[in-house]
Amino acid sequence: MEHWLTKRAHLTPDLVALELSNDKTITFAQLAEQAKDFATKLYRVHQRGHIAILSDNSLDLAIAFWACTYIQVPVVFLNTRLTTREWKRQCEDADVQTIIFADKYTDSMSSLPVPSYSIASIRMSTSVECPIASQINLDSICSMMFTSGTTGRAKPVMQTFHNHWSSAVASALNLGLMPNDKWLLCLPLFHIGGLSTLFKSVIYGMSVYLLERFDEEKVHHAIMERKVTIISVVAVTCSRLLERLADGHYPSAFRCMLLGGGPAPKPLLEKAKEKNVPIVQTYGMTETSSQIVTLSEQDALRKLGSAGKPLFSASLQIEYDGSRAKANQIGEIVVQGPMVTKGYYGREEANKEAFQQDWFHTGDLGYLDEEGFLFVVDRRNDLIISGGENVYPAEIEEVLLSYEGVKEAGVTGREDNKWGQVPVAYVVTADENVTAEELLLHCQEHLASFKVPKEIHFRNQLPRNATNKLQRHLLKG
Ligand code: S0N
Ligand code: AMP
Ligand code: MG
Ligand code: MG
Ligand code: MG
Repeated sequence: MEHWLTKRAHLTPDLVALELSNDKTITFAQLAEQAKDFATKLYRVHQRGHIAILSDNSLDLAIAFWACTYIQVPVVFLNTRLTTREWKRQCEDADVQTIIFADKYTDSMSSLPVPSYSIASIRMSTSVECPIASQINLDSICSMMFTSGTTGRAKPVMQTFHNHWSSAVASALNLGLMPNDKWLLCLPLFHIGGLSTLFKSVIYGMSVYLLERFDEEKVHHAIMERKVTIISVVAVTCSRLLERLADGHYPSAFRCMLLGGGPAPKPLLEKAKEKNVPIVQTYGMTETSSQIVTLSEQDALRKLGSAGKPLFSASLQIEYDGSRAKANQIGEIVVQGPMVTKGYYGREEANKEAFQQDWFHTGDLGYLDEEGFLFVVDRRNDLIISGGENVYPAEIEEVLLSYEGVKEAGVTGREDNKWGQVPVAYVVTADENVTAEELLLHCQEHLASFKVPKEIHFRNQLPRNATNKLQRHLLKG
């Protein structure tokens, strides 16, 4: 296939690709030109291997990302909320040879053992001769981002161009495509819910209004005044927007609030229904390059609470005890389709476990009703989802255990009004003098702040089964 951005710049050169909150806009022709120019500068510092990008949403990030596709380098997206220690680990896990970053992160770079360059410094450097890809090789890896379907640490998920292409096409076949569509992008680009919108923009020829980060005032204003027609949200941001909307209503041109990334609480869906906000529930994950199941508008009210049916080209089954579950029987959600990842980078064991008979095992639990609508009920594993960010208990436990005087640690999720769920820790100490304050400080030093436990409880022992395995679901109080 001809390179998507080159093709788009040829088809609709003057169409606005990205609109920014400072009123700056960039057309597809300008985006392609700037991405190619950046590629020739980036090539000076990086010729082979993987590049990591560390940046909040920005025009620079979009240009840098497309530049990487022009020099055919897979991009590893780093979550800006993590600590240096966490970035270091992810760079190791994803074989990152070069990091490019937004100026704001300069101070953190000195402690990372990987060559790093600010995006601004690359932009100001001189170009070199380099091959600029005219084609896209659909089977190559385009991007990698971290998540986990199983217990333990997050793993790098490989997303090919074919995955992204299939995802964008399947989404359009479900949501439809209007000539006036403008998608508001306020989810972070380092997660697939955000990044997938950049592909849609270029593949569909659709303007995107790009915000640096979620800000309910700016998002509300954009929906009311800037002719935005679609926005992707997680439950927390959806809820903040409904609060902000108060008794008002959105313009009729606003046609879809795509809600994903975690469970959608029933009261939230009901509130949206009362306010006539067109919520479209979706189920998807990093491994499926975003949406794989979506509720269509016609069914939205009739099937409130359902994540919908698998998109065109995708298939889904519920697996119970190794075979296909009956209607309404809860089991593991397994999926197939061209948007599903080839696997985790460098993790053969995990891949063997996740892919069986060509089905990807999501680790999520759900059921299909008699009409084939998916209801997601829970995670099979211990994953906590806080405001759309994944929190892995084992990772927090490891940090707690590394503190002198902590003998045992167990972490579980607790329901939370603000974030959906938050982590809570239980510890057994060898030393009575260990305080919750010092443990929290230790966690803050080593973990992104959304992973820091909201409470620390001291116990004499933790619940374990006969084989001494920690029973996280029994931690409470
Ligand atoms: C919810 C967000 C916006 C909150 O961030 P906010 O309000 O900007 O916080 P800050 O001002 O930066 O910080 C204030 C304090 O709050 C803490 N904090 C921030 N975020 C969290 C959090 N998530 N949980 C707990 N605490 C949090 C900060 O640490 C700070 O605390 P102190 O002061 O103590 O330092 C933000 O978290 C956000 O953007 N969340 C969404 C992330 C996301 O994109 N998740 C989705 C990931 N999954 C996928 O992408 C797959 C599904 C998918 O593709 C999809 C998802 C949604 C919609 C559509 C799709 C699709 O299929 O297309
Ligand atoms: P991530 O791990 O960041 O790729 O996020 C994907 C995970 O979010 C899925 O594996 C589910 O656990 C959860 N999730 C996504 N959509 C839904 C949904 N509609 N209902 C419940 N959980 C969801
Ligand atoms: Mg996951
Ligand atoms: Mg904020
Ligand atoms: Mg998540």
